[in-house]
Amino acid sequence: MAHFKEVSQQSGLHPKPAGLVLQYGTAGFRTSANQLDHIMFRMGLLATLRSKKTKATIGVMVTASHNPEEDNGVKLIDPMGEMLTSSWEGYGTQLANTEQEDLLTTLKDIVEKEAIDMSHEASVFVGKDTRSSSPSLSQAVLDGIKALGGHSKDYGLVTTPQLHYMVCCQNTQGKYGEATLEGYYSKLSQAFSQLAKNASNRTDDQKHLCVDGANGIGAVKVRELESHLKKDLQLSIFNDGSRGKLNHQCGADFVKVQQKPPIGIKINPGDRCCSFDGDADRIVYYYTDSKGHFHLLDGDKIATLISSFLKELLNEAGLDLKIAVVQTAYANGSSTHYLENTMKVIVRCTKTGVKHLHHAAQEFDIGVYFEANGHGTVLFSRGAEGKIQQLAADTNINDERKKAALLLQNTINIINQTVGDAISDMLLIEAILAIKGMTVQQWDTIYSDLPNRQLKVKVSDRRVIETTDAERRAVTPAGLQDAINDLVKKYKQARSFVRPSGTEDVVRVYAEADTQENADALAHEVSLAVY
Ligand code: 16G
Ligand code: ZN
Repeated sequence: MAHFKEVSQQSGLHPKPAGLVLQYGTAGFRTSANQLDHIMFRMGLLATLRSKKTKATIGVMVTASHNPEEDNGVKLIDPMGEMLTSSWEGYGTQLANTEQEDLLTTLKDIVEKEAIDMSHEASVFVGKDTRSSSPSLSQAVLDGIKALGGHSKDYGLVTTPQLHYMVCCQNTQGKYGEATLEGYYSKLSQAFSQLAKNASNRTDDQKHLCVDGANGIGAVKVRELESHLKKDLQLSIFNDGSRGKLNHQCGADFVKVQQKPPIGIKINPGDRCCSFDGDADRIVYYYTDSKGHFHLLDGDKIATLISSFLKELLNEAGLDLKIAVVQTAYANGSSTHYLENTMKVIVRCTKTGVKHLHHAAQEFDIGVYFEANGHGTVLFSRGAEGKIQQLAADTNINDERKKAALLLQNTINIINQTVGDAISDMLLIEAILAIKGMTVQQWDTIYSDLPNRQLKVKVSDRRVIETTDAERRAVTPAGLQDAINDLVKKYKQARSFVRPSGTEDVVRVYAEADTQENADALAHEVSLAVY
C-alpha cells in the first residue's frame, strides 16, 4: 500500500511527544497549541478514512472555541454537517495516543475493523479560526490528508458553523445551499430580509445591535455578512481582533459565566448587545438598564423566544407539528417551568455537549435545542419541512395561513440546522424581535431567571464523579448525592448538581436558589462536599 509508506515518511515530520496522552472529548481535542501538531496530522488521516468509509466529504475544524489564545483544538464533522459519530471518537483517541512506531498498525487496524475500501476517493474540507497557531496546525491536517491520498479543500478562516454548513451543502449536492461563503451569506441574508419585511416602521434604534466578536473569527465573518444586509440591520462591531486578545475578558463564555459585559464595548442603557464565542458557534444577548444593572439573555431565553415564535406560527398556519425544546441540566429552572407550564411545550433534558442535544432534537417534528451557554439551533424533520413548503406553495388558503407558512419557510432558511451558529441565531433573533415589535427588555420579562452560580473545583481525579439522569444526579462517589440533597433542602427554590468537565480537568458545580446570596452559598457548600 503506497499510501501507508507515505504516511510513515510524513508522520516523522509531525512526531508525537512520547508518553503524551490526549482524548477526543466533548468537542474533539483541545489543549495547549504546542502539543497538537501530531494530533492534527493524525486527524487529517482519520478524516480521510472517515471520508472513504462514508463515501462523503468530511470536515476538519481547527479551533479551541472559547479557550485562551494559547490553546487550540480540532474536531471532525460528519457528512450531514453534524459532529463526528461517537463510535469513531474512540479511533480518534487511539490514533492520537499511539506511539510513533505503532502508527501504521493502528491505522491498519481501523481500516480492517471498519472494512474501509482504501481505493475509494476521499474528500476533506478544512477550516481554521484566527489563533496564531492555527495556520501551521491546519497545514498539519492538510499534510495528513495528503499522506493518505485524500483530496482537500482549504476554506481558510471560517467560523465552526460555516464549515459544518459547507460539508452539509457539499454532501446534499447543493440542496442545502451552495458550499461557498458567498452562498452562506446570501442564503441567510435573503431569508433575513424576507422576514424583516414583516416588521412595521422600525426606527434606526430598533435596527441597531452591538456585537462583541470575542476578538475572533466571528468578528471577521459578521463584518463580511454586513455588506449583504443592506439597511435591515445596523451592526456596531466591538472586539474585532484589531486590538484585544482572543476571548480575553470578552465573548459569550466570559459574559455568561461572569454575568457581566465584556471589556472593549461601550453600551448605553437599553442598547441591545450580543456576544459570540471564539469560533462563533455560541451567542448570548444582554443589556444594562437605567440603573446600570446588567441583564443577561442566555441560551434558555433564546430557546424560549424562538420556540414561542414557532409555536404561534404553527397555530396560525394550522399545522399540527410536534415541537419540543431540548435543554441540559444547566437550564435555568425558571425557563423549564415557563416552557412546560405556560407555553406547554415538551421539554427534554440531555447530557451536556451539542451532539446529545442534537440527537434528542431529531426525535421531533421541530426540535429547538439550546445550552444555557448559548449554543443551539432548530432542527426541522424532513416531514415537517415538506408540510411547510407545501403549505407555502398552496394557493387555496387564506392570507393569514399563507403569511404564517411563508414566515416558517424563511425561518427554515435562516437557520443553520447543522449546528449552533452565532451569526444565524443572531439573524433569527433580530428578525423575531423586529416582527413582534419587541424590545430586548420586553423579551427579558417573559420570565425571570432564578439567581444561579457556577463554580469549578480542582480535584485529583475528576473521573471519580459519575452521573446519571442527564447529569442531574451523582452516582459516585458514594454519599455525594445525599450530601448535595441535604444542602439543597436548606434553601428555597434550590437545585444543584456536579459533573466532571468534558473539556477541562475540573469538576463543575451549578447551583440556583431564590436569591443570589443563597445560590452563591449553596454553590460554595456543594463545592466543599466535592473535595
Ligand atoms: C463543549 C461543547 C459544549 C459544552 C461544553 C461543556 C460542543 C460543540 N461543545 O464546548 O456544547 O457546553 O463543551 O464543557 O459540543 P464542559 O464539559 O467543560 O463543562
Ligand atoms: Zn465555540
